[in-house]
Amino acid sequence: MSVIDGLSDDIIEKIKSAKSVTALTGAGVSAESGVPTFRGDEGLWNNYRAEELATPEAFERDPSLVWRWYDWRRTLLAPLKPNPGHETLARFEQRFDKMTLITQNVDGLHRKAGSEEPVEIHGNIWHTQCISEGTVRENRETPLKEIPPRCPDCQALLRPHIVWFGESLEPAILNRAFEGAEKCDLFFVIGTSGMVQPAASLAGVAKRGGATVIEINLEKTPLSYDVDATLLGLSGEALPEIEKIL
Ligand code: BJW
Repeated sequence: MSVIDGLSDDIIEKIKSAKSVTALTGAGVSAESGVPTFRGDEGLWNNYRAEELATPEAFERDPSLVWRWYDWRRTLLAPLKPNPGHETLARFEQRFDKMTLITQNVDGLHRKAGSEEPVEIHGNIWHTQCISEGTVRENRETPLKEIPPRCPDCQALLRPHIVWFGESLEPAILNRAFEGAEKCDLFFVIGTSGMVQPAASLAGVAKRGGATVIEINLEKTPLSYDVDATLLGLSGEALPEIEKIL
């Protein structure tokens, strides 16, 4: 019994004939690599309060506390490897005429799996930004030698280059994400609880643009009511199964 057995012939045909594909991924895609998700029993927000760690106000109040949390997560992430879900999505770039990968994940695992240009709408935990000059740099030091880290040019504080609650997504990146949703004929929404805006609205944008929308998740989400099919199962199993029918 395979997780894709429930797909109708019509949907299978839509998958096979798709030319332009967009996927939106969330924390669930990285769960099989060992990355904790945010919500749910084992989720990060179960042990840590989002407003004390993932807001600009939290950083202003106590940058060391926020950086200690990110340093802990970076150290946890550093040795982790992409799983078959990430790898299948990377291969989709060769399989389809156009493939846009939009991710809410900041862990960098899609790039590690070989995806060329993932649209990282919530940023990247391996990038820092100077709060004075705005310069973004890659930084892979784990653990960090100095907490909070400082800009090598001007000594101002560095922050993680991540979109916190209440902050706007970068307009150019958001435009790429909306364009990917509007202009595809097949849209996958994978491993996300669909709780955080504006990411959660992308599946609806794709649907209204005429795409077939397929959700992959361990459980039903608020998005399930607006998609063409929900595959209940591990993304690291469902995606390779989908690849087999192409
Ligand atoms: C598996 C699996 C397996 C497990 N296989 N599946 C309207 C109303 C109210 C508030 C707002 C609103 N519009 C905007 C807001 C404010 C806010 C928001 O959305 N709040 C909601 C909580 C209500 N949005 C923002 O602030 C955004 N900015 C913005 O909109 O600016 C304009 C604005 C500002 C203020 C007000 C109004 C407008 C920015 C959002 C940035 C989110 N950043 C975070 C934290 C980053 C910090 C960090 O990483 O260090 O990004 S929040 C956190 O949630 C993280 C994630 O990217 C994001 C989404 O989580 P995700 O990926 O869905 O993970 P989970 O854990 O929730 O779900 C995992 C799923 O996987 C589950 O469903 C499992 O079942 C499944 N799963 N294993 C398949 N193996």
